[in-house]
Amino acid sequence: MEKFKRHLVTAALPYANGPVHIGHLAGNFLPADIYARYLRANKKDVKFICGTDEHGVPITIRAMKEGVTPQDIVDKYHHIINESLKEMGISFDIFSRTSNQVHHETSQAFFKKLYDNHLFEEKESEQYFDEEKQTFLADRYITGTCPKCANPNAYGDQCEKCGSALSPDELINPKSTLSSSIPQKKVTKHWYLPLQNYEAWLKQWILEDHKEWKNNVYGQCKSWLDNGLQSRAMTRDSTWGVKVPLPDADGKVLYVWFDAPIGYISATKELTAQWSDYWCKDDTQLVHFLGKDNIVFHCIIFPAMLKAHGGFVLPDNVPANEFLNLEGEKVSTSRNWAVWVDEYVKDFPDMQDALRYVLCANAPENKDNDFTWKDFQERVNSELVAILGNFVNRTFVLVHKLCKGKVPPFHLAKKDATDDALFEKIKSTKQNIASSIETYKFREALFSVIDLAREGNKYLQEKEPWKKGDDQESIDNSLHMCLQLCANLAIYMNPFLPFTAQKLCRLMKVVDRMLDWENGGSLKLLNTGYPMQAPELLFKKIEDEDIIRQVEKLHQAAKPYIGETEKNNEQVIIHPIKPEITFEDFDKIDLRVGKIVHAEKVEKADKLLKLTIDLGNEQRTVVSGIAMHYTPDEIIGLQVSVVANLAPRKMRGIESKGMILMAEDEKGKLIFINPHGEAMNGSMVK
Ligand code: B3M
Ligand code: ZN
Repeated sequence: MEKFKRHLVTAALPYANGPVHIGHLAGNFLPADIYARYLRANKKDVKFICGTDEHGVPITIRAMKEGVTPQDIVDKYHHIINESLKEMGISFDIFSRTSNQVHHETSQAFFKKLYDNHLFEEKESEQYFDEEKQTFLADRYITGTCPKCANPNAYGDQCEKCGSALSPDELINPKSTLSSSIPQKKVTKHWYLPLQNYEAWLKQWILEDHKEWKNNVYGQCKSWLDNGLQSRAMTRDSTWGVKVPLPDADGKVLYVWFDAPIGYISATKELTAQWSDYWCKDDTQLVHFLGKDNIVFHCIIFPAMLKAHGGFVLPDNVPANEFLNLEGEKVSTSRNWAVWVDEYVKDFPDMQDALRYVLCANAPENKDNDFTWKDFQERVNSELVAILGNFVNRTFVLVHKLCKGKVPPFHLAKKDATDDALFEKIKSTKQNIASSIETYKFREALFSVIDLAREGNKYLQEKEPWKKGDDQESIDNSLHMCLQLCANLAIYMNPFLPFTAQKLCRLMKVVDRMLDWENGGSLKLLNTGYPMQAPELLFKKIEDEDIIRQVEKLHQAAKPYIGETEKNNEQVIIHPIKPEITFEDFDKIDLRVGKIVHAEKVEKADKLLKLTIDLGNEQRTVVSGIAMHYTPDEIIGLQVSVVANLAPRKMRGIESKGMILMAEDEKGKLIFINPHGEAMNGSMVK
């Protein structure tokens, strides 16, 4: 750490095509923020850089879907993302955006330098072109029949029904999504960066000089390098993006992964006139934080670009995280299977540190991890509230009860081994946290903070000042130590839980400067006789109903998605399992076997059949949405499973009393859930 005079901390630029979710926080923004805050507490010269990534196909696709311009999309989501991350205490020095003019100029100058030094290969290739719209088509803009599963709406890069990765040439009857016309192949020219020319240097720089990088990062880089690098197009045919700064490049823009990382440089330019001190001096530490899907761009492609350009500092570390799953499933924007940060801050006001705590404690630092609302409640209540919050609160209550609310004196003559042991723990914890953070082990560092609070509870339990009656000196000593420990805990928790550290400073009536890292490990942070604020709880408990509501909200918002069947990896639509219920909940449902004794179509309703069901001692009318799958004649005489106690509801003027249970086959056809063998009509399904 000492060898660096200044620090550049970057967090991967989120695409401005939607809000950010807890996976982005856990994998990217939170670790970066912890690191930046720690450096600032150490009075280091830090620039924490981020902003929205506003080019590329994800943006234009969303704009097309919503019938607005790409600029409308990026304006909307730049604001939402910026606000929600600010609310979560992510303390960027700048949150810029790659649609800014300074970014276009910086990226173009960067590209032009490589071009002028003949470092690109110019290559022509055939691409699909939409004659009507007079534009080349990115893969995602071409649809056609999937060669694997015959899905008629597959895309040029992927079939969303069977999940196969495709190329436009594999599509049967390709069509342009812009004009529905049949696209023609046309020759187009692009500029390629020959990554293979930097392979030897990358092998030395990463595999030899940066063996200290995290295994998941080092391993991914090694496999890329072992497989050999090849030229990669750094331009695209599009009208949305940074225009290629060449005369013969109309309708061409920089590849989004060429311009986006340059966004770190352009944002620094916006932030400070001394930007080149940070980017062009070897005694700057550049650290990129990101998720594992961005490793290759930050460890291979961007460094190759920086090397080709020359004059820029290279990343000292790229401590990428793995992915955070949610309730056992992959977080997915398209399926709306996510906890959106802007929603969390509304649903849990003033509880940013609760989420920061759990996402750090549970961070996918070396393997994918799972976030569940149950675990969130468990960790908040049994760790934050019960250990850290409890220790501070007990200390303040006792100081007001036994020491008139002021910092009591410490009577040296009565100091004992327990006091010494606690002081040693306070000092050693400072060192442990520092070395964990400086090696990007933020979970481990946070556990050291909680561990120290646990020691505080043990110390209080051992000293029992509330039982010391008139032995004021031992009361003074124990509570003096506990207050000094509270002050140290504020310093140590500050990078992780900045809101709580501030609250604790307010309770101790001290200024933020006390939170400087150098103050940690001292027993002289609070002066004897200094009045303390009245006790206030640092954290609120999470109640069961808070969690139930979140899980229900998640399931209600979730959309079906493409999954794989167990038996033959067939890709099918999978609906997430609904929220857990108790046996009592299930027991409320009365399921019966019934026989369809009559069936007819419902007037002016293509999907509905009106059924008469024999339930043994009664006949029921049930309206069912199966007309697209069965004719009345096909199903008369069939035994079916019926929800018999469902509240009646009117459908097309017919009162329907109950519901028939159906499932789907791979092709989406509805099939009856009926007894295997002849059951008695009206018999209960258990
Ligand atoms: N926007 C990809 C992503 O959001 C990309 C990161 C750019 S960092 C320069 O995962
Ligand atoms: Zn398919």
